[in-house]
Formats: sequence, C-alpha cells, structure tokens
Amino acid sequence: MRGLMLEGLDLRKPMSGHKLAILRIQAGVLKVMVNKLLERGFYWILPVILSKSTDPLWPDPDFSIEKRIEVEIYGEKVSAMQSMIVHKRVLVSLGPEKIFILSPNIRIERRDRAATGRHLYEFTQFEVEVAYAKMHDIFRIYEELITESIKYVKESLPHELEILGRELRIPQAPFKVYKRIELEEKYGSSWQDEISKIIKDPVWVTGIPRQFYDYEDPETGEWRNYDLILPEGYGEVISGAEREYEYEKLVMKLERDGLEKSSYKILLDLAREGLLKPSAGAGLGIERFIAYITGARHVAEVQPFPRIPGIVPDV
Ligand code: ASN
Repeated sequence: MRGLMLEGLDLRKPMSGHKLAILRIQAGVLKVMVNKLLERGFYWILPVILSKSTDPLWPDPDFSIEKRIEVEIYGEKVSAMQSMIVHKRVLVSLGPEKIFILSPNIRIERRDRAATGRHLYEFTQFEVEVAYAKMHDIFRIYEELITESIKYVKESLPHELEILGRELRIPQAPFKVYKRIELEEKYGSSWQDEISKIIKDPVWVTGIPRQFYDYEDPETGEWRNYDLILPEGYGEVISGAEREYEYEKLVMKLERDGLEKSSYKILLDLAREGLLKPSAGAGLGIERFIAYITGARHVAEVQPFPRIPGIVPDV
C-alpha cells in the first residue's frame, strides 16, 4: 500500500541496520531448519518454477488470486508455481521418501490483500513431505524446526533482536490442537484472526475443507489437514495435510472441484497403477515466520525486494 510506511521499501537508499538484522536472522533460521532435516536424513530438493501441474489453490476458504500466470513454452502451456504439492506427492512416491524444498511460489493475490500485512505476490515456502507419515509426525517435525530456530535466534543473535526491539518467547511443544469447526462455532468465520490475537504459543487447527489433494475421511467426512496459527495476529504460517492417494477418490474430487484432469496426469497415472504412496506434509511461509520472529509489521519488510500485492517495484 502506498500509504504504508514500510521498512526498507525504498530501493534507492542503503539498507537500514534494521533490515540487515532481519536478513541475518533469516539466514540463522534457515540454517537451523535445513541442518535439522539433513540430520534426520531428508533429501534436499531444488525447486521447479514452470510446470504443467501446479496447486489449483481452489477450493480454499482463503482463495484470493486475481490472475494465474500461464505461458507457452515449446508449444506447451505451463503455469508459474503456486505450490509444489503435486511434485512433492510424485517425488516421495518414486524413491526419496523424506524431502524438503525451499520453493518460490507466485500467487497474484488481489491488491486489497496489501493491507493484511500477511500477503505477497511472490514468497517462499519451506516445504516438507514424508511418505507414509501421519498428521502428528508432521506436527512434531515443524514443532522442532520452530522451537529450535527461535532458541537459536535468542541465544546466538541477541544483538539483532535488540536492534529490532523484539522480545521473543520460546514456544512450548507440543502445540495445542483445535478443530476448525469448534473455532468457527465460537468465533465465526474470522476465527483465524480471533485466535491469533488470544494465543501465547502457536496452535494447530485441523479439519479445513479445501483442495482435492488433502485427505478426506470417507467415514466421518473429516479432512485430515491442518494449519498452524501464530500468536500476536500473525495468523497462518503453515498449511498441510495427510494426502489422498487412491485413483477413484482423486478423480471424484477433481471433478467435484471442476478441475482439469489433464493438469494432474502423472499424479493420476501413478495413483491408477497403485504407485502413489500415502504421505503427509506441509509448507511453512518463510517470510511470515521471519516476520513473526522479527516483529515486522508487514511480511514485505523481510523481503530484500518487496512483493506487495498491487505494487510492482522497479527491480
Ligand atoms: N504447501 C502446502 C501443503 O503442503 C500446500 C499449499 O501451499 N497450498 O499442503
């Protein structure tokens, strides 16, 4: 937003000490997260940007995309990556059963989203996917990544926190788990904002009806998926799920959502052959997590080249 006086938005001035402190904290956090997963035997996969398959981001209660970036290359239509969910599912089925990716996503959010302080049109997810894992396995992985990186920042980068005037608490794991339906009954449709203001430590919220690839229990109708909500109004920082892996169910859900089956060809071929392994995973919004750690007012404050919806900078 033009009216927002954000730190480090003027790219013709040397960076402030404030912004440099944020970048040092980001490097420390990524180092801790990457090292933890490498120690645990994860494969580190590099990202894909242009692909015939990407996340439809639909249906999702938070959907706010005003345009999809589709281009033609070599006579084929490809999309800019909205999330590597399809690639993660394919990869853990083919060999590397535990993977992580620092994956840039392009999501052309509606410009009114500039004011939320939480949306960007380019951002990076810290993606994880694990074959045969269940919800709680993924909870434990991210709880460790979050608590260990916050501990590291407090212990090793106290000067940076002082520059930013940020007091940080180390959250108590395991984090509490709530059902979306119960929060909705209590707080209405803005449950996410409401609980984010009340909680002291991050909380998991499960059972959110959304994209076809998240697992829906045929008996109870419950969605085995989850978001992690941060305190102090920072809101959702992780979303993930146990995944669908059965061909008939995937086809039924793609049709239900009005999506093109041809965009998910490899996923469906593997599922038809019984080769698509069940898995669970999630993605953490790196800029949102760093904004929380550093106390930034807008996620764009942690980006060297801010990508605020509606504002395209000169570089
Ligand atoms: N990264 C998310 C997941 O793993 C998907 C998303 O970004 N929409 O479920």
